[in-house]
Amino acid sequence: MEQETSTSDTPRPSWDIFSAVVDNYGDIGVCWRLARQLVAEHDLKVRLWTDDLISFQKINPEIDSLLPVQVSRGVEIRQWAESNLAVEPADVVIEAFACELPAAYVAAMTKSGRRHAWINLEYLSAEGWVDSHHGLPSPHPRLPLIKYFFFPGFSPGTGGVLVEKNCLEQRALFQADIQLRTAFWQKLGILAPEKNEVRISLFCYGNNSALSLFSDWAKGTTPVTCLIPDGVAMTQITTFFGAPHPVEGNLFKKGRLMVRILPFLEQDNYDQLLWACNFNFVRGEDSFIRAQWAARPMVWQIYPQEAGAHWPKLRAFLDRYCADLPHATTAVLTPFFEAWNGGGAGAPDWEGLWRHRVTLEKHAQEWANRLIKKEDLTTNLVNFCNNKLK
Ligand code: TRH
Repeated sequence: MEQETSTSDTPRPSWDIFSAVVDNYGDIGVCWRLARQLVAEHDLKVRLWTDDLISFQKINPEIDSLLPVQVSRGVEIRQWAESNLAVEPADVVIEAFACELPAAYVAAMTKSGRRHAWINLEYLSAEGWVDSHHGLPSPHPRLPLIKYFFFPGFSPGTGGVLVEKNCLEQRALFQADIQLRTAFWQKLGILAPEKNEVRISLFCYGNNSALSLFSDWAKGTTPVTCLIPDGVAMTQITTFFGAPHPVEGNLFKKGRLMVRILPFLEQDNYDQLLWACNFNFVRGEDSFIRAQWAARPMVWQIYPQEAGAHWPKLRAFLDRYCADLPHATTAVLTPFFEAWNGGGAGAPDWEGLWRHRVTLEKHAQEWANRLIKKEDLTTNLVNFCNNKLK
């Protein structure tokens, strides 16, 4: 592990994080989490550049989508616009998810006469090849600059995953304290769960398997409350409940199932939703990781890629996640993940899966406790960049 070398006398390096929203919320979600942590835990000066303040506002309501420059949680947020770019480049420059820096900014890095740590922060993958690619240099073809690949991942040879210092502690406090949980549900305008109720959060891409889950839950013997963010699974809600235009705040009931459409929550409140539910359906990258820190059973819908490029990534994660599970549990969890991702032969078998509830709950705790033992992504990134700046 590379060691951090700055002391209180050496000026702390400045950071620029560039984030382009491809679609959805994961790109800005990851960058916002990283930026906040750099400020809160590493006391660094951070500018976060985004080309989509409207998406950003959905996960951080403090954002004013019309302001080209603003500060939130100690991070300077800048609209990624030509008119805003005439700045001195920072010491550390993060190009998130290969978003490609503005040419003028790269030219300014060359002219600055200072050393820069230029990082391409990649998408998370559980695949084995990530270990050998993490940290590799990519010299610029014309300019005297080197960009480094920084790969998040699950094994010690990678950059790790994002997690705040006190995340597990806060989650444990929340999960142990009925008053905190009741206050959380009240804030959302929802009653605390009844005895025996199973509370589920569901965040997915367009996914027709949701219909078979709704049907299983409606016919089941246990009351299920399913909380769905506004804009997610709307077609399936319309089809199943015959509701033409579901909107935030709506409540639908059939049999033992109640579906409630939630507003999009501020990122920390979404974490609490994951902590408070018995089971979480998550997607993409950031909610997927947060569900692991929630230490509750979860199922992941991976971001679908062309020609099925996402399948090896999904299987690589399952290999790691299921390594310590009893064979019988793996034998139901794996086909459930596959069916939920549109790959299995049949529909996801909720009843079969939920019979393993106790094992899945214990495993989710153990998985989070093991994962936290590795150094967190932000600390790894700070150390890596400090070394490149030497
Ligand atoms: O929105 P996503 O589908 O993002 C995806 C993935 O990152 C994917 O890898 C990438 O290629 C694609 O974007 C472009 O799912 P993800 O990653 O879970 O991001 C959602 C973010 O939104 C996450 O930071 C959590 C946050 N969120 C809230 O803050 N409040 C909410 O109510 C919800 C549902 C999510």
